[in-house]
Amino acid sequence: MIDVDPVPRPPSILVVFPATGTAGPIDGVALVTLDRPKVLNALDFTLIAELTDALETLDRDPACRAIVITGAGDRAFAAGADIRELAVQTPASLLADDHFHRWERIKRVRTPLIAAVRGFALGGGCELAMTCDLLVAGEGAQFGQPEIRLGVMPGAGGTQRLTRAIGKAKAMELVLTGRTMSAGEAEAHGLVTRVVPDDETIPAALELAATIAAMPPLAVIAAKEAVNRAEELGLEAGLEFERRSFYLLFATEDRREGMAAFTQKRKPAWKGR
Ligand code: CO8
Repeated sequence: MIDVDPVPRPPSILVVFPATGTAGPIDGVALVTLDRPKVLNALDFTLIAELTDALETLDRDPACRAIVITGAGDRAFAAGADIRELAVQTPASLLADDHFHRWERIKRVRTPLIAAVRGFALGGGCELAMTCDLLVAGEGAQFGQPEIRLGVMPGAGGTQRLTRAIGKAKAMELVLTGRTMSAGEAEAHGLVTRVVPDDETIPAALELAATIAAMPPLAVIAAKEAVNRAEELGLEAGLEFERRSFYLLFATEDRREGMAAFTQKRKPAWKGR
C-alpha cells in the first residue's frame, strides 16, 4: 500500500495583526476572521481550536490591545456549530473530547474582544458574539438560538448569557421558539453596543477597537474584568472587587502619567506599566 499524505485543510480563521483600516495599519488592533463562508462560517471543532489558539496567542502579545472577530463574506458572522459534525456526536464523544471547554478559554482572554456581526449570528455563532465584550452589528444582522429546532438546546452559554443580556422574557421566547431577532431589536434589548449600515460593520468595530487600544492597557484589563464580574457577583461583592481594582491601578506608572498629562494639558504616553 502506498502512503499518501492527507491534503492539509486550509486554516479556518484568518488573523491580521495589525489590522488594516482605511488609513493603513491600526496600532494595537487585530482582526480575526472566521473563514468558512461556504457553510456560513459554521463553527466546527477545528475552527474553534484554531480560534482559541489564535486569541490566546494575541492575548499574550503586549502589542495587541484589542481584537475584532468577524465572519468572512456578508451572509454570516457564524450560523452556529457545524450541524454535520454535531449530527454524528454521542454523549460519550462529547464528554471524551470536551471541545466546548475551549469556550471557557475565550472567556479568559484579557484583551477586549469586539464582535463585528454581519448577517446571521445563530446558535454557537450568537454565543460566540455574546462571549465578546462589545458587539457591533450591521443593520441586517440576525441573532438567535435556533437549537430547539434541531432537537437540542443552546450548549455554549446561550441560556445564560442571552438571559443576562436581554432578560428572561425575551430570552425564553428566543430559546423556546428558535426565532431570530433583528439587529434593531437586539440593540433595543441591550445585546448590541452599536448598529451601523452593513458595509460599515467592520470599519466601525475597528474604530471602536482603535479607541480602546489607545487607552492605558492595565486600566483596560482591570476595567474589562470588573464589568464582566458584574454578571457573576452580587452588588456588594462586585463593588468591593471594583474598589480594590481601582486602588490597585494607583500603583501603575500609567496612573501617574494620565493625571500628570491632564494637569500639564498634554497627551498621555502610556507604558502599560
Ligand atoms: N452547520 C453546517 N452547515 C451549515 C450551517 C451549520 N450551522 N448553517 C448553514 N450551513 C450550510 C448549509 O448546509 C449550506 O451548505 P450547502 O450549500 O452545502 O447545502 C450553506 O451553509 C448555505 O446555507 P443555506 O443554503 O441553508 O442558506 P439559507 O440562506 O437558505 O439559510 C440559514 C440560512 C437560515 C442560516 C440556514 O443555513 C440555517 O438555518 N442554518 C442552521 C442554523 C442553526 O440551526 N444553527 C444552530 C446550530 S446548533 C449550535 O450552534 C449548537 C451550539 C452548541 C455549542 C457551540 C460550540 C461550537
